[in-house]
Amino acid sequence: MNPDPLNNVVYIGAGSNIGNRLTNLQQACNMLDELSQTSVEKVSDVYISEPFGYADQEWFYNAVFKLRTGLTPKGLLLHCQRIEFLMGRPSDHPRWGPRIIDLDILLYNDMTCDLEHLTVPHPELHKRKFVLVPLLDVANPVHPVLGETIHELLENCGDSSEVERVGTKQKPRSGPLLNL
Ligand code: A4P
Ligand code: MG
Repeated sequence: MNPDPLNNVVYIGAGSNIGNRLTNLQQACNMLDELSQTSVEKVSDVYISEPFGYADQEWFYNAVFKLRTGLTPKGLLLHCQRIEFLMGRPSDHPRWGPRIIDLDILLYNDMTCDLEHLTVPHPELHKRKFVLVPLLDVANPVHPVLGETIHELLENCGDSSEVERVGTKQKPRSGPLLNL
């Protein structure tokens, strides 16, 4: 029997507010798709969102990627951090400050873990419209800790910040291209 090497479903939240934000999201998406044992299966629309944290920074572009992967959660985190580094993100950036690219593991199957360097589901996932809105584009899974769907979390999150779709939606594409 040939076990499916891409048997884990993962959602990655991506954000950028430095440089060409769209190109940055596309590049990160391509680099994730090129990882071993990994394929980007779905891409959300791209959203422009009001900065959370420091208000005095450029607005963010946000998207969510649905991946199938054979990588472990820790292995995937290391690859995400490597992609952030290769794209030019300095290691000493202020928390919630501006960044070329930020890649967060939102959900990994139904797994829950709270390690020193990795918490899954992402601890802020249910509080943030700029994560929930694009996540709902690609799926509506149940949050494994809170027991609510992403749609329910979005309705109850109380985040009134602005999150707007960028561009107009076109017909679905087969490859991991950003939906615009
Ligand atoms: N870490 C723990 N769990 C995870 C996980 N599930 N995925 C650790 C990824 N990383 C995880 O991350 C800090 C540490 O979290 C890492 O050492 C990792 O091991 P980081 O990416 O280096 O730092 P950060 O991005 O400043 O922290 P964090 O918590 O990811 O920041 P946020 O909360 O994502 O804030 N406003 C809008 N509108 N849109 C945005 O995308 N992003 C931020 C970044 C602020 N405001 C924003 C946006
Ligand atoms: Mg991060």
